[in-house]
Amino acid sequence: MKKIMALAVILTAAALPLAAGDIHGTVVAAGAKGGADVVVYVGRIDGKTFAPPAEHTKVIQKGMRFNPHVQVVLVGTTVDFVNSDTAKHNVFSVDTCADKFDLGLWSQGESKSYTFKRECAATLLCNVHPEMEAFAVAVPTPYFAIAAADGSYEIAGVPNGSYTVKVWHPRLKKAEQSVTVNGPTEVNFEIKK
Ligand SMILES: [Cu+2]
Repeated sequence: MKKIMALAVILTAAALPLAAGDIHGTVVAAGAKGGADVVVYVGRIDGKTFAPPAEHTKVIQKGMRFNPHVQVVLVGTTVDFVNSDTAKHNVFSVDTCADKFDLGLWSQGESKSYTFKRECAATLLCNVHPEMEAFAVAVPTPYFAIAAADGSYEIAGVPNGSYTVKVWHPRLKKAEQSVTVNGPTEVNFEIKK
């Protein structure tokens, strides 16, 4: 049965146009709650830059939490921080790669924005509510994913080629692997404290 499955995968890959690769697999995050908060992305590709999306990405402040807890964006993307609580909120980061931004204080229904200009794993905090913490990860390529709770992830639409695939988690050590994508390509990771 396994052989038949493998053959089917090979046939499927052969039938696809050359450029249609993907990177998929599982990240085992030892000591973390499954795959939650795990970011997988393709690192900088020499000689390639990517135009950021015109559309802003939203991070919602609701119930005294940031949602999502980890947001990943392409460098150059603007993130709108939307306050959906009756309480006023702030967002600031102490990270230099995020210009140590501090967006002030705003009310329900309002939002403030920040544009990530360079690669950064920024901690997001609110100076009104010390328990509020989240992360925004700005990465150099549009090839990224956040793993599902079971640790599985898929980055679709990756052109065939050689890349460095990186993994980031707020509390665990980073990891990376050199990967040659040729059609659907499986890459698994294990990260720990
Ligand atoms: Cu707050």
